[in-house]
Amino acid sequence: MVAPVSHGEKPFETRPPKTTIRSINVRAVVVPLRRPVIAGIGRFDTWPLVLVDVETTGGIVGQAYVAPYRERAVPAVVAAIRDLSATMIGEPVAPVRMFEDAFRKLNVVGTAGISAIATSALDMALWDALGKEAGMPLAELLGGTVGAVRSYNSNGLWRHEVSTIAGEARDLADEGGFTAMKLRLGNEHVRDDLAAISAVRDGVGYDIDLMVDFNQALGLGDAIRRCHELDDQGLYWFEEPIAYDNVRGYAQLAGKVRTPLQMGENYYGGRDLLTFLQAGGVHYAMGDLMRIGGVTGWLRTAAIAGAAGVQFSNHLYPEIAAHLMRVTPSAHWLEWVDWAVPILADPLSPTDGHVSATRRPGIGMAWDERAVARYAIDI
Ligand code: SMN
Ligand code: MG
Repeated sequence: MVAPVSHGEKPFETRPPKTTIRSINVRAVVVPLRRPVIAGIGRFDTWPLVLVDVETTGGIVGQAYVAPYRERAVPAVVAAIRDLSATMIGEPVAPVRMFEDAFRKLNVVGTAGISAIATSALDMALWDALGKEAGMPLAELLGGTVGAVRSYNSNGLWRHEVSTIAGEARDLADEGGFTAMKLRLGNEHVRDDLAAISAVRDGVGYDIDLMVDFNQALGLGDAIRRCHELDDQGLYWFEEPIAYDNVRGYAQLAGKVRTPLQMGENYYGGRDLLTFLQAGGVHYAMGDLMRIGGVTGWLRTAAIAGAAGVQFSNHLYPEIAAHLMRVTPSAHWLEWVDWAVPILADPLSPTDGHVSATRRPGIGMAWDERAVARYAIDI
């Protein structure tokens, strides 16, 4: 029964109108990497980060970063973010609405690629602003709790000189009590992949979960052969053995291997995951917050993974993933990388192989402005 409302009393309190977006500032830095990234998709000695600050009329600043791998891609990414930003001034701090608007606006130039990167960057900054306005960490704003997320160390084991691998594997385990790590494979000869695996085992033994990532290095036939040759190595997953968009190829491979296939860092939204699920081409999936559509795109994609019973991991962006994994129905592994740490004040640090977001409002990141000034590039 509905309680009668007496005259003269307010039935409920209304909230003041939402604050709106006052300004959006975009900057870029290039930070050093402790260990150069060497993989099937290229070699990266430094890491560019594009920083977005969304200031609201309430005086709050929502912050996020995206890392487009190549320094030479930074001007195009910044231009796309600024273009989208110009349409958002005076609009409410409403990331889901912005997300829908962005896809409508960018449809004519294509919504994947740089358009998705720009949308994702602004989406994450708006969610950060919402969390800060509510005084809640992002995980709590989304109805979850802040807490520890099982993580693997992805900060090394690139495709470099095999003699360094055992020591590096030990360092990766020690850097935060990790019992899981990822090795990059896809060498020309299987003997070099086997040597790299055995070097990791020399370093840290068999009592760790060892993921391997081919970074799309192989053609379908070679991938079938290579995956068979490595299938009895006790590996945790085979990541991206072939070109990321070869749906039929993944479906064929998925039916032939015993080690689960992992892919998804190149999905531009939930429909890409759905396409691979419908084809039967994926066992484990992941989302990259720069491509998947930020927080909004993550939530939608993670819901599809959850419904399919496919365990879902993040690709990079551990600061945000530490929140999102806490509300992801089939949350699997957090990929830990420390590549943004040089410009973060009070960054996260893993313990006992787990990463936990802080209880600061929003994403909980803050720029170390002196470091940002040191690594800033002209854009
Ligand atoms: C990767 C990440 C970042 C740069 C190159 C390669 C890799 C991963 O695919 O999954 O961590
Ligand atoms: Mg990968």
